[in-house]
Amino acid sequence: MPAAKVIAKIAFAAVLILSLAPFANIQAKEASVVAAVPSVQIGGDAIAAPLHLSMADLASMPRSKVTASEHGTQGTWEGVSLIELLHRAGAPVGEAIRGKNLALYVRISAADGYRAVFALAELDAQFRSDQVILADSHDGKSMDAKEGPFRIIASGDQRPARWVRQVTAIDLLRAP
Ligand SMILES: Nc1nc2c(c(=O)[nH]1)N[C@H]1C(S)=C(S)[C@@H](COP(=O)(O)O)O[C@H]1N2
Ligand SMILES: [Mo]
Repeated sequence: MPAAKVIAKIAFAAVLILSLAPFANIQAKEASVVAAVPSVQIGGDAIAAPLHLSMADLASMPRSKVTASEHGTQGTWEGVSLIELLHRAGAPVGEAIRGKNLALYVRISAADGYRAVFALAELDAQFRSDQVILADSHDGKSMDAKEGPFRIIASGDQRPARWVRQVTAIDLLRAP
């Protein structure tokens, strides 16, 4: 092959690689967008197989709606009950919340560092009639960055201090 032809081939390959480079970049960007889909982790020492749940995962589960009042403003929040989420991650529920399992508690953590706990028993319908939910919608809309995208609604609490905004993790732990 004449030298001129070899050089032409190399030049063509180089142009091809350079022209594809921006696409590789777009793919990398898309991958990071996928990784940034908001999710809540259900974990903690008393959970054998932690779950990472997205809005889409919550949408496919049994849904609960609660109407409650926060500082005098009424609202409707929708989501999945905490006990249902914990059950799916292997936590004991119902009749199994007895003996040593009464020392289990649930720690809610938020993106701003706020934390609140519930006893596992106070989330279960056999102990308490009011439901505590992990909401992903407020008055029919997804929540803004200050409130969501995930928030605990404990309508049985007289004060909304445990209605944790910006929830990132739900951990099942055992009181020592
Ligand atoms: N992540 C997070 N959630 C939170 C709080 C907080 O500081 N951080 N404050 C709590 C308190 S004390 C109340 S009264 C309600 C409502 O708070 P807001 O009026 O600031 O929305 O959210 C609760 N959830
Ligand atoms: Mo508060």
